[in-house]
Amino acid sequence: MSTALESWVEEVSRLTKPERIVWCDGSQQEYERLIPEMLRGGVFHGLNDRTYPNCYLHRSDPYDVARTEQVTFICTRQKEDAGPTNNWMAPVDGKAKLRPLFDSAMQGRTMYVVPYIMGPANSPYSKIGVEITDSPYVVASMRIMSRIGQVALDRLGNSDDFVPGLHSLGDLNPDRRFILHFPEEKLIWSIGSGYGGNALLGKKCFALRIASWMAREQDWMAEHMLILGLEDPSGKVTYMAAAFPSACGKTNLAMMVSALENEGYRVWTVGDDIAWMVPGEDGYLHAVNPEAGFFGVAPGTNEKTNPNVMQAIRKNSIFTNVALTPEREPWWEGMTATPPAGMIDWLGKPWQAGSPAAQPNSRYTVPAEQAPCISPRWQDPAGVPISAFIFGGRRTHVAPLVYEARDWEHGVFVGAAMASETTAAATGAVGVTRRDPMAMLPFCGYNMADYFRHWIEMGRRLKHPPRIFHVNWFRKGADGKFLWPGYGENVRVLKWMLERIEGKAGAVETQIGLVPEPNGITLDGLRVSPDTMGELLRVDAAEWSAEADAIEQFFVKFGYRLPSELWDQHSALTKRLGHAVAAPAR
Ligand code: OXD
Ligand code: MN
Repeated sequence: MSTALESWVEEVSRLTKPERIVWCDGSQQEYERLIPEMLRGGVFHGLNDRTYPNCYLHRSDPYDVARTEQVTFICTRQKEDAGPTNNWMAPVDGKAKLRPLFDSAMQGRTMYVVPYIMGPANSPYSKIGVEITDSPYVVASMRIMSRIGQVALDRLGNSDDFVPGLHSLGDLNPDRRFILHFPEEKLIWSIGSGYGGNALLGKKCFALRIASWMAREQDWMAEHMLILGLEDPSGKVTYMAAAFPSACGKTNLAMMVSALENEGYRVWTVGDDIAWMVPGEDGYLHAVNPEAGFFGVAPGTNEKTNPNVMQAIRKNSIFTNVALTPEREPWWEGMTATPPAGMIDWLGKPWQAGSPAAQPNSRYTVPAEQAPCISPRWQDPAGVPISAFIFGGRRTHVAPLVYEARDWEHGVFVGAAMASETTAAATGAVGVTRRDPMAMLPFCGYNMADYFRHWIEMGRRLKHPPRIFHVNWFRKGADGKFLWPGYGENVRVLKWMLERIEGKAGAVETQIGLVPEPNGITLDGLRVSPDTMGELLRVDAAEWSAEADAIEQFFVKFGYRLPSELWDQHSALTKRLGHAVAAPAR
């Protein structure tokens, strides 16, 4: 009798007709076979093995460089279950559309079967996926980003409790690219892209879109959040999880070298992108990082912005779409002040000054355990207890450096109303303000109105729900310059949050929530004037009135399904801002 996994692999091979099938066991021998094959096939290019041992460069197809949200679909039987923020196809239509594209797609190629665990191997919160792919680059990346091979098969046994994900590069034509999710069946089909979240199916497809659906069914949370531990001078570590949209600094915050290290404040990394959180018996939410590596945006990363990751990526790492120096080292914009001469750009051509050397969404893929700042508890099977949620985005104006929600429901409103300027992490215009609730707009596997309801309910179930904050490191002054230095200095804001959690810091009521008192944020050693601090924390009623209107326009899209609690919060905000409150459409 064959297992569900074996039957599925057989079914897929009948459809895709690969030349051969390789079951990945995750062993070193397997890896040592794969790498030379990839070097011979031009999938990988070797880097300087003295300064970057066991590191490789991969160049993707130039038209396949970021997540493609416009061809990402949630395929639920009822359109309303996908909601107004997701692209939708009926499951039967999705399969009818993609089956011909998968038909014979792996002819002449190797089909890799990659069993993997999302989450620590021995955690009750972890889950199993199996990705079938014809991309060896995906296999090598999954090896870093999750726990692959025998360890997953051992945990699975004969069970059918795994999320199948079928992936093929297809012909890489963007017109024949589709990323389909069938949450009712817990199934993923992806074709036509070999890049990041489109192709490493454990990440966005499983750990966020499918897992968010599972989490609602099973009373837990799957969120687009980093997890960090803030150690105080007594050695106590308080864990916080932060949701920022893609390429807004989650990795840098999670791996920060604290500017207050001399005073005993230190940051430990548990995760940089995704948090799975389950209510614990102690009344706290407990978070595990389902991933085992970091798939971080390279441009802008340097010794100042993220020294920890700069150290981590010096071995066993994959670089995608970065430039190559004559010493065969990776380079990207912002890595050093001056670009080295004689580089090869991300397209493999001699670099011309004035054109991009690295692609703006170029990435490093590095094992998490290599980070000097990795938390001793990053693989704790019981997870870490979360004391704060931090929402944030990239806002040139409007949002202050930090504010705290008055209570859980207000915090859910703050998250639901989040907005950010778009980045190169997804294809499309960059710098356009869009609403991105809880940074989950591209990643929520169901109707976001139901997702907000789930959030409200989760808070009610927790004896110690996390305190909720909102931050904006990106506010600019009249001169167009950033007002806040960011990076390691952000620990000053985390310290204020810690003091709020511990009841040690005061706050000032504003129309939008609680901001620090004057001198509430420790500034010693930092040259930020009181005027600048005032500007950073200013709540401008006119700007916020326009914001409240934009939030209303967004909320209206959800119709009757939007929880009334969020409309109540919206009305309260408009009242505080001194608006006449129009009755919202329900
Ligand atoms: C990511 C993203 O790669 O959010 O993490 O795009
Ligand atoms: Mn992300």
